This record gives sequence, structure tokens and C-alpha cells, in this order.
Amino acid sequence: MNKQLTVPTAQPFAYSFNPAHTALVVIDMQRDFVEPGGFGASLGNDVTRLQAIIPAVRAMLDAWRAVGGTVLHTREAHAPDLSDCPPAKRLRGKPSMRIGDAGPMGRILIAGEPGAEIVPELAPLPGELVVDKPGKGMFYGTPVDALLRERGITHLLFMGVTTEVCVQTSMREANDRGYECLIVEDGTESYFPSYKVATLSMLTAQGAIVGWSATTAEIQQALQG
Ligand code: C5J
Repeated sequence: MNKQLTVPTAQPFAYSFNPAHTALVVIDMQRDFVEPGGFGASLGNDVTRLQAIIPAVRAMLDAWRAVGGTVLHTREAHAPDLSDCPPAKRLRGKPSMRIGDAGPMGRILIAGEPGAEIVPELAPLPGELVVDKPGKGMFYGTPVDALLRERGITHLLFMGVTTEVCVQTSMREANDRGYECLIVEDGTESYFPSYKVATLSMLTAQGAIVGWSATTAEIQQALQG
């Protein structure tokens, strides 16, 4: 679909985008963060909060695929030799549960391990972009900027987990690079409800200082004209 659309009820004011120049970005919907018995759950987090957004993310993906929009999936995943995981990252958190250690679903956050895969309900389709990222943000140490620019992408719709860590970092990095960003309110979640609320508020404050927010229903309504 190549035409200018508007979400009039987006926060903090109307958001305009052309699907031909917009990518739907799904951040880190990986088994280790989302599924019971994974890394996130073993750290004591309530993963049912994250699991609950899968239907909304899937519905948005279906609507986006139907208009032929670009889709980018990211995974927080490191090389098996950990050459892209600095001690400053690896040595944080629980000493018994570090990146690269054996976890409930294979080595934690290592590319190719079962836990690092995207949940089956949201599995990428052939032709969609899938990028492993060593940082919280999707631009650090990845070809994401080049991949988006070579497709003429200027606008990004963000979904995924967790709102205040990898989604927020990626959206801030994108905003600094000149992309017009929107976060999909019911397509993102945190283990900590108050962090999600605070993040949505921070991102859209001061006249969309980082970007806009809207619900899947509002975006789907725009897509349906
Ligand atoms: C993500 C994390 N994906 N919370 N990672 O947000 O460590």
C-alpha cells in the first residue's frame, strides 16, 4: 500500500505514515523472554504478562502483512563464543544465570539456541528481516540502519518486549537517526506494569520527544481507510 495514512487519535497528536515507507518492528519476542520455563521466568518474572500480548502482536502482523508492509524482527542473541558480549553486560544479573550459561532452553541468549528463537505464533515469514542484536538497542552492532534505508523506510511502528529496555532503547536510537517512530501500546509489555506506563509517557512527552503511541485497533483502522 503506497498512500499517506493518519492515526488521528495517536498520542500526543495525529501520526501520519505511508505503509510503503514504514516498517513494523517486532522486538525480541523470544521464547526465553516470553515462555514459561524460559530465562525470564527462571529469574522470577511473571511471563504471563508478556505472553498476553502475543494475540495483539499477531493481529497487527497479519494486518501489516496484508498491506505488504516491511517487517523487521529482532532477537537479543550473542555469538556462541561471546565475542560480542562485553563483561559489562555478561556479569550483571544473577551469577547463576549469565548470558551463555546453560539455561532451561539451551544456552541463554545465544544465537541458534531454542530459547533465542522467536515464539512460534510470531515466527517470521520468508522475506521478512530477522536481525540478531548484541545490545538492547537494535542499531548497535547490527546492519539495521542500512537494511531500512535501502528499502526507503522513514517511519517505524514498534512492538515487542520489554517496553522499557529493548523497545525503548531501539525507539530512542531510531529517533536520533531521524526515523518517525510510534510505539504500539497493546503490542508491547514489561514484567513491571509501572515501567510500561512510565515508558509510554516518557516517549510521547514534550510534543513526541521520542515519538508517538497508538493501539493496534487505531492503526488497523487507519490501514482499512
Ligand atoms: C529485552 C531485556 N529484550 N529486558 N531484553 O528487553 O533484557
